[in-house]
Amino acid sequence: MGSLEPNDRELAAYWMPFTHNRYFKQHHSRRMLAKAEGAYYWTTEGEKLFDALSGLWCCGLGHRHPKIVEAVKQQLDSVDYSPAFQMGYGPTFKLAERIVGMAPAGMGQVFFVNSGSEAVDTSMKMALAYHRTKGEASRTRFIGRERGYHGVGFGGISVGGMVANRKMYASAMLTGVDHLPHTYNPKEMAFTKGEPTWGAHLANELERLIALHDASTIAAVIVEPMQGSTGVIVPPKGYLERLREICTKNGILLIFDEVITGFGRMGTHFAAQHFGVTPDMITFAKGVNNGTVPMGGVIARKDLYDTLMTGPEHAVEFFHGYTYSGHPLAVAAAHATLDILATEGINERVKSLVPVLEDAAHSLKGEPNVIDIRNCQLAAAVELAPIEGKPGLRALKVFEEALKRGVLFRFTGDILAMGPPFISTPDELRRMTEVLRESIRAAG
Ligand code: PXG
Repeated sequence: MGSLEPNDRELAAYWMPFTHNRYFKQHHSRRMLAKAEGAYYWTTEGEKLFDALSGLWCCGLGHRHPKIVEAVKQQLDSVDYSPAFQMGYGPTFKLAERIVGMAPAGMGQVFFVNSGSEAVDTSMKMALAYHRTKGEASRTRFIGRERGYHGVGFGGISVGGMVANRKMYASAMLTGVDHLPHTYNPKEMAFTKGEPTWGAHLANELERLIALHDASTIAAVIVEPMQGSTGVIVPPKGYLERLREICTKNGILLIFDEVITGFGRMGTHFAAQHFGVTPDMITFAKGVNNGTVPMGGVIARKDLYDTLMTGPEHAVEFFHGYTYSGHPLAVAAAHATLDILATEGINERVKSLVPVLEDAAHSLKGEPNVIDIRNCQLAAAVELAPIEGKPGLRALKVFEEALKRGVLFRFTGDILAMGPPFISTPDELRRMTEVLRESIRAAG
């Protein structure tokens, strides 16, 4: 493989995802990684970085947990790949059963895919197929939410609510999609610790959309219980409950996109349990196997699956799936991850870290240009006032200052996000936020 430091031709050849390619290729000091272990990365320059976003929200158990490394290595000695269609591999079925067991009551089946984007598009297809099979073929509309992120498939960007991800592809969006308003209102909720008390009424907007389109045209509502990618937008108290009530009353499926919130980030298996609201489907990815091998999936209510089990028994019931659905390496990593979640008291550990992160993050109030601080279980975000005419530049500067001080944050727009590893110590969380404080001051 040669040096870990790419030469100019190599730098030029790689089209990086969701990255300022031209800037990165000129300014990648401290941004090339060479090693990962526990809560830390090491750069090619040998500098150690605390991983404040657990990779991209996926490596909560820290990097290269020995049990996961061992499971994947062992898997390579038995089955490398097993055909996903019309053939079975026992550990995949066992994994499905384990995940159903962790999910809220009423869930019955798990469909495996390879990413959050695929999970979202899969759940949308399930919703359409379900209604059609039930004899309600007119239910074709989806309701997403402003500021939502549901990956980058055409389904996901259609229900998603981030303009930059949508505008280039406007002509190719799914038709018949509408959006709930987002719930962020800085006047009402800036610097709130945890769930804001204002905003539950915004769920009633769903009733307005139903009145506009008629319930008989709506297949599903999809929301992230906590909006992660747009900077930790925390659901107002009572909001998710209200969405659930309205969906139930109108025969509309409720999908929780738990790609970030699933498998421990909320101190519970799923956000559904943390918020006490049960959707009809849960999409997941990332944390299911600690980001070790690409994997995602959809957990579906049992009667959804049962409804689709029609037609001759020798025929395929649901025309959907991926070559790598339930890839044995991903499955092995997931089993090891679930073992660790079950035996190493991870949910309790996360819960014990929540007040530490909350206090540390909110202690940044009053620092220059800090206009909001939000937190939800083991996730937090600090929002900065943009530099006039140059949105995003202030957060980029803070990000670069923090790299110099040994912490890797995630920045989007002018928001710095934190989703630290579950294995972090309280001192590491405090140090992370002190670095953020120094970096905000240094960036000016
Ligand atoms: N749904 C949600 C809720 C997500 O957060 C996806 C779907 C798409 O997953 P894939 O695996 O297709 O990327 C996501 C992904 C960030 C960040 O910085 C968030 C994601 C990905 C990368 C960065 O917040 N979320």
